[in-house]
Amino acid sequence: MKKILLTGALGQIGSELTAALQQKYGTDNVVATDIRYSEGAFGEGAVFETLDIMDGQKLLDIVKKHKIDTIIHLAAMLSANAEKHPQRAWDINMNGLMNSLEVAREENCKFFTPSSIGAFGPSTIKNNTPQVTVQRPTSIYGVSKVASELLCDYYFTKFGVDTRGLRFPGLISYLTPPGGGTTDYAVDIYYQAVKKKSYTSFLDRGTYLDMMYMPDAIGATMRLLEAESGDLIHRNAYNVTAMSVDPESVASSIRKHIPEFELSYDVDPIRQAIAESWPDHIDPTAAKEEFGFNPQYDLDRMTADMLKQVKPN
Ligand code: NAD
Ligand code: AKB
Repeated sequence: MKKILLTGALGQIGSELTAALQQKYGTDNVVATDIRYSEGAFGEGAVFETLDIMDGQKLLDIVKKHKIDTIIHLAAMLSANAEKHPQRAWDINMNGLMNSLEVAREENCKFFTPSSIGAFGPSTIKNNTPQVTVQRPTSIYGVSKVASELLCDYYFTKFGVDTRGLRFPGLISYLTPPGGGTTDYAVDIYYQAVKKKSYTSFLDRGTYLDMMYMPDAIGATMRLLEAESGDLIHRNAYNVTAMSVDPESVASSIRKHIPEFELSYDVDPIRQAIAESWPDHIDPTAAKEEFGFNPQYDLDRMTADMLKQVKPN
């Protein structure tokens, strides 16, 4: 990887992945793109291009202009927003992916895009969910993620594009707010704990979902990108997770630092239904075996860091 382009670079993942790639490969060698523009978002000397992923020709022009050899495609609509706008979500998530895969094919680029625990559905085994299992999701986001995994498989087998992907769980971070997902409560809860010492959860007690702290998500992405192609059996896409939590377990972890923290519930039926259709805990064995996935943060270690980082803001 010498020259890397990211789509959706201003989002929750892209803002941290861009910085990590700049540090590793050099600021000049990372081209951040997004439909929005944010002055100075990636520091001095950063290369930024405004790009709507629906414009495949512009993506091709940018890839040629910067002699890109790796595309990291992050632009997408997340689960809760997608459920409000299903047609638009399908358009962005599928046609945006197709545009970027086509450019990867034409320009012979390595290609990474995230899938999600949302690619599973209610008929999937809920605990220790295997890498290869039933995938019949009931959200439009999940339908687009299964189709994305298959489309990436197709581009690998049919055209030889070096596609790679991870099924991310809910990602928790403090730099950029999450973009409208079902797991967003697990980020908001830390901000409200610091601000108000209380939180009202839109997911119900006992709703277990996989989560991971952003440094582990960035680490997993970098490891997968650098892995030998021949080692990757399940290239699109690997189960990855660091913990399985419900709102009460996050609250208990917060109370070790803020004993008076109070948790209440006002359940949102749409996001609750999505959460209930997803696994409680997926099995990341294939990721460990095939590219050395090795998360460093459990719930308590993540909580300590989140509260430290959120406080000054
Ligand atoms: P996000 O919503 O935070 O960011 C998405 C970015 O895409 C935004 O900056 C937005 O401006 C941009 N964008 C939207 N429409 C665009 C368009 N038409 N053209 C170009 N840019 C556009 O999302 P994220 O959390 O960073 O997620 C990135 C990827 O990771 C997505 O595929 C998502 O499904 C996946 N994922 C995220 C999580 C998570 O918890 N964050 C978990 C699983 C999978
Ligand atoms: C969402 O909740 O939509 C995302 C995801 C798990 O894909 N955080």
